[in-house]
Amino acid sequence: QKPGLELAVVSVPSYACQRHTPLLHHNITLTDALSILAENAELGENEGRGVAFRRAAALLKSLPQEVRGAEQLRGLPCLGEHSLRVIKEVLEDGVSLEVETTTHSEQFKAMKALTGIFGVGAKTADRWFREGIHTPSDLQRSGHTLNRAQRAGLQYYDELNLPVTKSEAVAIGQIVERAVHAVLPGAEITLIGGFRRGKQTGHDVDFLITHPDEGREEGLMPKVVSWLEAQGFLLYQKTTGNSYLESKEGPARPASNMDRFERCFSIFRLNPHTHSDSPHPLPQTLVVVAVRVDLVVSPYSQFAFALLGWTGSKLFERELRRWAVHEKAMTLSSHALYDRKRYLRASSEEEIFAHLGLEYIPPCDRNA
Ligand code: TTP
Ligand code: MN
Ligand code: MN
Ligand code: MN
Repeated sequence: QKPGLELAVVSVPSYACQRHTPLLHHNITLTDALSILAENAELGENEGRGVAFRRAAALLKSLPQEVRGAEQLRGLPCLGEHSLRVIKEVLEDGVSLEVETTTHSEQFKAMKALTGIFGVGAKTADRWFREGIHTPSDLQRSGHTLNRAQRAGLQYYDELNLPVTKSEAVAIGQIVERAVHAVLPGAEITLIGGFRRGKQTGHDVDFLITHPDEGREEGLMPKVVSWLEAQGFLLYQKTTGNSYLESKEGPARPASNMDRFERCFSIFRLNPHTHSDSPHPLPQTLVVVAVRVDLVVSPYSQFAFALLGWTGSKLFERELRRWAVHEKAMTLSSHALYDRKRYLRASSEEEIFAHLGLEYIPPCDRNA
């Protein structure tokens, strides 16, 4: 018997939030191919198609061993016709023609380069692409009026497209902690996003801030930002106040997946001396180490929901909400969980999984 032939008889649950998905897995070649197609669909604003490819990739990431032949996939969920076709092609030929064509297409390359500018989404990038703008340099030369975020994105383009290292994340964490404690002693700062899931690099660093005395966290962000600005740590920041909706019972169900916490999307300036494995050796006086940082503030009573909602991965979050609605008739957001009209309290992620009737999945296994 070929190793792994028994894969299909292993029953694999169909929601990513029912599975353990570690960072390192056995099917990179396949998931890389599917991720390209997912990315292309997302850049073309075909969300449904993007999700289908992401779900297929996530299924493969959760398998306990390498897939060697298509016959091993029989009976597995989440693999649509299109994804299966791509998987079979890669298994047989080593590459998929569709993936190769996409990777080399002028449109895909341009859309990736343009949406790689902080502040530029797929819609804007597509408009520019159709005007003949394919690169950040084209954009610079075009004389287009850019908003503040896009100007910063263009200015720090190269820096922001270098992966943020774990040691940079730690250095940023120390700065954030000093800032927060200077303006609100007793506040708690938690590393969230990809680094909480165990990633060694990221596109940004994400932090969740709260305070055990409910209400003390209100209006915290502008004070933190002032402190950081006075110390010269911020190259860019955009702070948004909270916009909570309260219902009689608890935090109201938000109308969209966008949450309503006080937040700050920023670009930090990191001194290259403050961390050891900076990818910027010299000349240090000229180097600006620019790092994207997201700060979110939650009231203590919503902390567990905010933590779960901001740890990701994005697909894992999407699957949790889909599970809640379709399997439990509940609604989950980064603020609350509702069982129809009833607000379900939770002070830990474990309690939220329990409310949802799910086995607890630790952050390191949420890399769907
Ligand atoms: P990201 O920082 O975009 O992604 P990541 O940390 O998983 O990966 P990377 O290394 O590329 O940074 O988002 C982190 C989580 O935050 C993700 O689960 C989605 C969530 N999130 C919200 O809930 N609301 C928001 O408005 C944003 C921007 C993110
Ligand atoms: Mn992140
Ligand atoms: Mn950097
Ligand atoms: Mn982020």
